[in-house]
Amino acid sequence: MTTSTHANTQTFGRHDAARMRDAVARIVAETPVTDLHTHLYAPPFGQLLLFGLDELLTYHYLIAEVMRATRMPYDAYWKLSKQEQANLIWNELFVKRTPYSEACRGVLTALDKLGLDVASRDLEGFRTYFKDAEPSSHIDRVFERANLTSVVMTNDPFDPLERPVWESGYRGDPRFHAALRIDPLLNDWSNAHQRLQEWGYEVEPSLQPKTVQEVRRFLTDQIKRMDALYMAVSLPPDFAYPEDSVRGKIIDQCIVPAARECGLPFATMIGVKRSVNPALKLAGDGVAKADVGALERLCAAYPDNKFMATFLSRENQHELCVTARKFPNLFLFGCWWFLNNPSLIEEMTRMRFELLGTSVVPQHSDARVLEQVLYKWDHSRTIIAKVLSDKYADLLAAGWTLTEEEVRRDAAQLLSENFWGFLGRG
Ligand code: RAT
Ligand code: ZN
Repeated sequence: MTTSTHANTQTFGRHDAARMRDAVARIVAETPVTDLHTHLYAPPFGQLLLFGLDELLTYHYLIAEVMRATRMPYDAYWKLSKQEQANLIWNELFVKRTPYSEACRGVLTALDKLGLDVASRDLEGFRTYFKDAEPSSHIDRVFERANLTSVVMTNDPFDPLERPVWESGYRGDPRFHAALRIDPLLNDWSNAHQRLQEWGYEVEPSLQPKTVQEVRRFLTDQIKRMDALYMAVSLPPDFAYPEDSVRGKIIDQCIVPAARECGLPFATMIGVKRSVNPALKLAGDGVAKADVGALERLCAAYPDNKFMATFLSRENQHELCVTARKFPNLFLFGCWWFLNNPSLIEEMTRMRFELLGTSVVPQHSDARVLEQVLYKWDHSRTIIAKVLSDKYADLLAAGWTLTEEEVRRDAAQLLSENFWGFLGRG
């Protein structure tokens, strides 16, 4: 079959693979994204919203790389001002060495997408560009160039910088949605319960019925205040479920019932080993293989609850896909953190498309600095389009036909609609 055009819609058949690939690349680039996990913040959160050249260059992924490259004493690095750190990273990783690691390449893609001439290597010129940018219109420009409709923040009610913004009646920003992050509750109950007491919740160290009731009240209060889209936690590789522990009890007796009552998914991000090298601060976390069976048992125990999941270890990805095939209440998302690298994104996306068809969200950005969405989405979109084209080419080879409209539908589902549909807000 040759390409035909009906009402501005191309149809692709057995002999149209090359033309189909061009169309898929264009359509995936044109399809707006909902970025379901970031560490970006709406402007009222003030200094929590990181942006600009020095923040881009001192991203913790790059701090780990500069410490490897220079083997300088940790203290000597941390004593530097932010601008000095950025200068050092530029000099060591971009000038003295070739910046092809994914985190380095990302800085260059972001600058390029903003129209800066990276070949000039003019660090001061780049810095001036950001200093002169007016914050609110800069956010709009970045969203527009990344083709992002909105992002989901990571909102930690235990964060002393974030809390006052919610308490002062923050009303929301359509570009920034909230997600309630509850790591302290599940990973540090001995401190978290004291904070809850300070905020007027009648909790005790042991999980007596009154404490359980109060933790649930705390969760529903936060969900309502933030209008959170989901509750989330990051968990260590030894996360077990079921488990006769404080964490196990809080999941069963507080989180699962509160999530069900509010109709929200519980997002588990599993496999992070916090602080394997504390001297690196935020850059010092590691990864290990976790037990996907724990998630499987959670999904089986609560078929009426919705769960979202991403695992940090490459070795967990196949089991995770199979688990998602078994549990429609489980939704997979993103290539998290150390997996957000082209070779691994391609492998994971291919595996997910083959095992789960269109029913996943292949990527989230995890951006901590505003302009990172420019590179994270550009790099991932290219890979998603490539894998999607390969899958379509296999269908065309079998004699199936596809319309441009169907490609648009699939791209919209993968980049945005699947997430909203799973939330029940589609
Ligand atoms: O990717 C990151 O920047 C990590 O530091 C973490 O924030 C991780 O994504 C998380 O959400 O815990
Ligand atoms: Zn994150």
